[in-house]
Amino acid sequence: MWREVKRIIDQHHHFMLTTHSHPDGDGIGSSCALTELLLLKGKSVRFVCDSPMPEKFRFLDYHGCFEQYEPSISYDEAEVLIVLDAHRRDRIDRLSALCERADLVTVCVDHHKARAPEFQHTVIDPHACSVGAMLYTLYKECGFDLNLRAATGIYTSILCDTGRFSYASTTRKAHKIADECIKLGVDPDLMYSRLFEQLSLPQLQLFALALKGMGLYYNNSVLIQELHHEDCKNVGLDPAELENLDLDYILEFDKLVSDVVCVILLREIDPLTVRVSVRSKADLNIKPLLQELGGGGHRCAAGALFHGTVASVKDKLLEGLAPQIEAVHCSSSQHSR
Ligand SMILES: [Mn+2]
Repeated sequence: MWREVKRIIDQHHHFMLTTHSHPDGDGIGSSCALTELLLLKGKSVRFVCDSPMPEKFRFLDYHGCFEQYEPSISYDEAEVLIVLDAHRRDRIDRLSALCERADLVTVCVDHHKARAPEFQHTVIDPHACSVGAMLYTLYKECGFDLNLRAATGIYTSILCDTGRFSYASTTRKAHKIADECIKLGVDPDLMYSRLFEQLSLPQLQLFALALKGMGLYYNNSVLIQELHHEDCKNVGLDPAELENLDLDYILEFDKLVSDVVCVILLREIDPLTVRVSVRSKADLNIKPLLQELGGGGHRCAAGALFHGTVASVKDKLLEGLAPQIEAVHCSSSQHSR
């Protein structure tokens, strides 16, 4: 699976890493781990993303390799582009234009199920809990030991993509790799507080506003919250930040409610653009619905940037969820019989 990637690494010198826009702990953690491997091999590395790096992940950029994509900057020296945690060109936004360069070698490493990868070389393992966990295998195959920095990136990727070891993706292997990271010096307590205990007061106030206006549908099984520019202004946040704001804590909290099987957060980016974030429980597969809306993700965690109004996306989501919600209710009543 990794032979081709190892060959590409050996044969080139200038590497550019990237991940999907609105990068998460897996995209950034795995980039951190791959950066270490490439530097150990004496390569030059840039990590470029078409979104800013969320503040809480900055500590993972140990070598200052991160830069936000800037159209006026030249990326011509890159020989190889490695895309992590995505397999579609539209997921890397404006960086996808670089793939048109005929002499650029493109590789993608991902754990989302892919129908038609859009890069020259692909390593896809839908059973892997995170891309960071896949890179752990690459280290082993290259005969490299993890250093503490790489282990910290891999641990971050697993912690974030398994919902702190709670999702169905939390396999024995996930725990085994985490065990090795801890053995190398990763501090679970410190990591938890760095990654999950970083809310600002305005973020908490934003949550209060989202809760106030929440809607419950289908016998309280679907919970929808909206955030608008006005809400940001009310808590002293710049509305322009709404799109990139880390609001996972809202979704995670909403999932704690026992009857709820699907939680949805809609942020109005402008009157005709809505960022949609969805999480589900009870094995409810929300990925196809989000793909229909032009997005992607996993069975139980997916998102999309929808072109239309908040009201129209809400209608589409509720309509699309109806048959599935019915199915979940049928199977749960069968269980209880
Ligand atoms: Mn991932």
